Amino acid sequence: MQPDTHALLVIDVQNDFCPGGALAVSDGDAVIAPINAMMEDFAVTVLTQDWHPADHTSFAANHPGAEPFSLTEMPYGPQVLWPTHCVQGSRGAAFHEGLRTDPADLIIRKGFRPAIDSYSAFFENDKTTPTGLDGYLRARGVTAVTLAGLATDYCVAFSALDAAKLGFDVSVRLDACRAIDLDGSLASALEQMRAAGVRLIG
Ligand code: VGL
Ligand code: ZN
Repeated sequence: MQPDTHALLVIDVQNDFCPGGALAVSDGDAVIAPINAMMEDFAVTVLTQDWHPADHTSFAANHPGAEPFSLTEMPYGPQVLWPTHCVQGSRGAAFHEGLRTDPADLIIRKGFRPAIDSYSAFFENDKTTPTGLDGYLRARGVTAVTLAGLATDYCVAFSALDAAKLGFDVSVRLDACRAIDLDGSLASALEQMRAAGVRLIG
């Protein structure tokens, strides 16, 4: 059992990121069994849920002529345009039915502002708008976090890098993550996490 100061952050284990979903991560549902098992070991468990309005600016469909997986410039920097996914209240936005959700103390939703995407569980993609998770964890006395979920190279990596920047001791359980791997994004994410002192496990 981990100490009460160590939280498990389960990132975006939602239908749209699993096989058959709108932004399916290859083998995405393979993270479910190890994550369910990890929940036994943590006294603090937080789930995140990608939660977009239908008019979200990260959707290619909302940029006439743009192809999914192409890049665009937002006021806050470059942004991948994704297939429409995790629309609030849709089946795709629901947690995968195999994921244990009862042990979660908190479910944090992100990406609900139409004009800003939010990969990280801590800050939106403008790097300044907080989700509130930092305050929640600090208020509970958490100093270390372990991350698992989808996708390794986007929401998991951005969350891990922000957690490290905020001063948490950070581990990522790679065996309980799967990647999108767009144009070398996985290698780049692993390198950035290593450089930031994130422990890569499994
Ligand atoms: C994610 C792309 C868009 C993720 C979310 O959960 O990694 N990736 N929205
Ligand atoms: Zn999203």
